[in-house]
Amino acid sequence: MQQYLDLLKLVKKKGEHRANRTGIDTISYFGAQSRYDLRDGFPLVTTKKVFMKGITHELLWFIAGDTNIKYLVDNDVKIWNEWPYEKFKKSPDFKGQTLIEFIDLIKTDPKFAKIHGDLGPVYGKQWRDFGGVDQLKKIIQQIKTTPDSRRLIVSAWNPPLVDSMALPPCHTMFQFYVSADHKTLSLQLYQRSGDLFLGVPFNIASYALLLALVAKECNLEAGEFVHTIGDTHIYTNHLDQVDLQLSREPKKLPTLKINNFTSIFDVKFEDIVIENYDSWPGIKGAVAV
Ligand code: DHF
Ligand code: TMP
Repeated sequence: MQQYLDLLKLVKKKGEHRANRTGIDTISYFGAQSRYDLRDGFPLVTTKKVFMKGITHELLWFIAGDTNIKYLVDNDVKIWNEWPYEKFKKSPDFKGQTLIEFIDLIKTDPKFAKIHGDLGPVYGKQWRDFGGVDQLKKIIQQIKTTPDSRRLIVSAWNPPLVDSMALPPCHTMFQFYVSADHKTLSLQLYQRSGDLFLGVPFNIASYALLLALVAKECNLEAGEFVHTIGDTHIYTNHLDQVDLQLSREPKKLPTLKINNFTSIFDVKFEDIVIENYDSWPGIKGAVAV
């Protein structure tokens, strides 16, 4: 995954120091593009251990059209916990509960989870029901029937609804592209904002997995994932972690196996298997909320 290390180097070298809404400044560079060929292996960062279990559950949760963190919480995936909690803190039901107590209520009280676990009409909702359009189903149909189309787009950015989302979508839209011989499928993502240390390793693996699943659904070979990022940044409290990663030699990429596949809409977590993932140890870093 030299491409990921190159992104870190690019932002360190060319980025500017910037303030943002979180209160933790970043080093930021506008407009970066990387390409990952899935035929070279599955693009899971190896210079730290990445939580693939969380990435897989999150993607299946998007595909299911779900926007409530309960599914993630029930599967011990904590990556979205802070955002509904921030909303809860402003609600009349807030009685000083800590984040841990809040998550415990999401786990044990279905009524509470239904009200307070929802992130608003985020990714899952837009992919499966953007004003009544099931974009994912439609795009798969179009890949199968009109592979030469230049309109194979899925958008999560829904302007009238952006303000009702806990976090406006970071991965805003993606486009598919079928090769001229109709054998290979590629995907390009436009991500408006990318936290290089925490979010981006997740985003790369997530879209690579989405590409692999859609390719399988359409009987195509998975080709390239092209990742375009707008505000490409490193939070200043992640700089030591980034330097540690840059001091590590990347390892050989793992491979992805999808077992018992019938359809992208009923693929099971257990059937998505990453093999031979050899990584350096994990590195902790605080998330800017
Ligand atoms: N906000 C910010 N500031 N950065 C993000 O990357 C981000 N990502 C969001 C929502 N809001 C965000 C959704 N995706 C983690 C990874 C992805 C993610 C949210 C959080 C994260 O904390 N990863 C840690 C811990 C993973 C674990 O639970 O084991 C990591 O070390 O990768
Ligand atoms: P923003 O809405 O102010 O851009 O803040 C969102 C932060 O979360 C920003 O640092 C980018 C990061 N992020 C990712 O990098 N990937 C993701 O998938 C998500 C949801 C957020």
